[in-house]
Amino acid sequence: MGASNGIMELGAELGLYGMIVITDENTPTVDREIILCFNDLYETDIPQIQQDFDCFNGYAFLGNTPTFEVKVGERVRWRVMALGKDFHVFHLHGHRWLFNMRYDDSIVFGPATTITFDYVEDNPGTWLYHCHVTDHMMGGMIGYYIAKP
Ligand SMILES: [Cu+2]
Repeated sequence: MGASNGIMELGAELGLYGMIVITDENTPTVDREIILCFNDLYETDIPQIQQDFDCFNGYAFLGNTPTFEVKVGERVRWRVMALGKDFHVFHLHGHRWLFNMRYDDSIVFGPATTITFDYVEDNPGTWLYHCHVTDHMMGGMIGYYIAKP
């Protein structure tokens, strides 16, 4: 790990990050906005952990990652970003949304990129959102999304 570069990278891996969202008067409003960051914690970088973790907003594994709640009829916007070195596949069960001119339920995105999409919630239930890269999901990138009737 390099001197100043390594310190900055470790800070991001430990959760020192955020998202700046730039909007203007033409940005459609929504009822719920969900901010989700994909990040990895590597045991080679952090001596206090005994294994690698694949995290959402700094947390890993179902029940520990953020649970997002929305209501049917609400316009929901996801703002998703990736830190670290890996490509990811955002996936939400039970939903499809318009993204890049087609309806999709899984989006591939790379390091230091963001994706944003909206939909009107119309499918009540308790759903999973997760990374569709199997190693990432098994390493903790999975959470609950609850759409209340
Ligand atoms: Cu992933």
